Amino acid sequence: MNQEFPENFLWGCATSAFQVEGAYNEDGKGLSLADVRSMSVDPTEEPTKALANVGDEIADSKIASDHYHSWEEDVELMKELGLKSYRFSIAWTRIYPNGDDEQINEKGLAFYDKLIDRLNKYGIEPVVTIYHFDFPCGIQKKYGGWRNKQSIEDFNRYACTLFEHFKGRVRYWLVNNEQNAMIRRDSYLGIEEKDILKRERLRHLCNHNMYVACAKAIASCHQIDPEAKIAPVMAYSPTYPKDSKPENILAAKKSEDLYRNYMIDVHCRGEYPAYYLRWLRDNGWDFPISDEEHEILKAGKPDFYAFNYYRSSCAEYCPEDVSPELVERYRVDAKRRMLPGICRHIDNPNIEPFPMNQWRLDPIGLRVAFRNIYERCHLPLMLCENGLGVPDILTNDFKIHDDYRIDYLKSHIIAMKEAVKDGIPVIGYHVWTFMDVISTSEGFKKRYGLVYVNRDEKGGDLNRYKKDSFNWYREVIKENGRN
Ligand code: BGP
Repeated sequence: MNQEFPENFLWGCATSAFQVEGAYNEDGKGLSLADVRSMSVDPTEEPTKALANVGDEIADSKIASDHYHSWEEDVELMKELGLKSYRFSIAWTRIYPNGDDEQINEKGLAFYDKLIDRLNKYGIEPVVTIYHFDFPCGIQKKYGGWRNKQSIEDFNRYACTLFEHFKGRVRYWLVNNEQNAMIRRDSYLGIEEKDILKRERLRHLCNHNMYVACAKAIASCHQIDPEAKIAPVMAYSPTYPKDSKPENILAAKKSEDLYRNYMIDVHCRGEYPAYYLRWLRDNGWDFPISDEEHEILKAGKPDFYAFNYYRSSCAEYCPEDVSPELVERYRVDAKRRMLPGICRHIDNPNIEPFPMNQWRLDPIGLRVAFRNIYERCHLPLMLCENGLGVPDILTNDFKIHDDYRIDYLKSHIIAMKEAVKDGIPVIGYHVWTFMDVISTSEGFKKRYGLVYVNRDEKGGDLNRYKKDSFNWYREVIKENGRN
């Protein structure tokens, strides 16, 4: 038998509430920013209509993959797949429709009771994200969301409700998903400020408040359910230098420091590195940090570290004289974003784009990611998302021959195996996604699932069909990663 992965390795799949559940207003659910966020095909054009749309335009999460109604069928498929873990998120607005209601919405909680109990019954470990992009519109409107310290208290109250209610039934919690990606997208933060400097300041303030909220929730979890393990999830892609010119090597290193490394330090050491605070100050983006907040950050350290990986990135030195407008324009574009005088992201000249979606695929980058993160945090690592987003074709006999997805997943699992051989304690791997879900950038135009959901932007019968990758992954799980 294969020696690389431990017997209790969590072979899993992932989804998130607003991308999969649908039933956006059923059983008392309130609206979240993710519900009202417009679909944006061009990631460089930030949708700014999020709040204006509350109540009149609901993005595709109205129906999504209809998992709220089809969860039993979906869990049967998970059982057939042999999943060891299922990573999904709880929608804050199903539990507290406005985010801070006095009463718990019992019907919302009951949905997750059923789901979690069934997963446990089938021996599928629930790995539960508490907050995946879906901040409640109620408290966003009431006090401005993450920019306001009240959000820290409201988030902690919501998280404590979950820790108490699911004590003993959920052993792995994920506090929040991709805070580092979220703070680049104003629609997830409800930021509509026009002035560029003020906007940037607000983003950093929201970022800080989320770190405090994260640490506070971790400490609460440890207190309420000391048996449970908890961690945040970051978006991670190692940044390579364009070439071996010293200025480009430094640029890539600084990019990693300012976009990702500092984050691991805040989570795992409970403090911002000095270079980061100085960078904020030099740009006029700094915020006060109280003694109490320093203590909270120190007190809430994760038990393991979790990240999502899709592909690597590449950077070169960026001259000082770039206009703030251009910087702002490319802020959410992972391939072009820039920090004048520091670094600018570019397509890696050493990796050909994958024809189906133009991604620079890089399985070795996953091994690099495991090594980099582990070197910094010295904690067990869980990969929470890895997958390929492309259009799939449903044949006339209801098959999906997605050998391209199998190739992608296989090469990344091999890279993860090499990371394990490198001595990294890896505890779990999750394919993004179990079934097709709404892509945050392209709706149903691209798909990630092992299970096809028969719908497009206009609708469909929502029937489920197993893709070839489903059958392939079942064998991987059965063989504990031998492929
Ligand atoms: C991650 C998010 C997921 C998911 C994935 C794919 O950043 O955590 O929610 O959406 O990216 O991205 P997209 O849907 O834009 O293709």
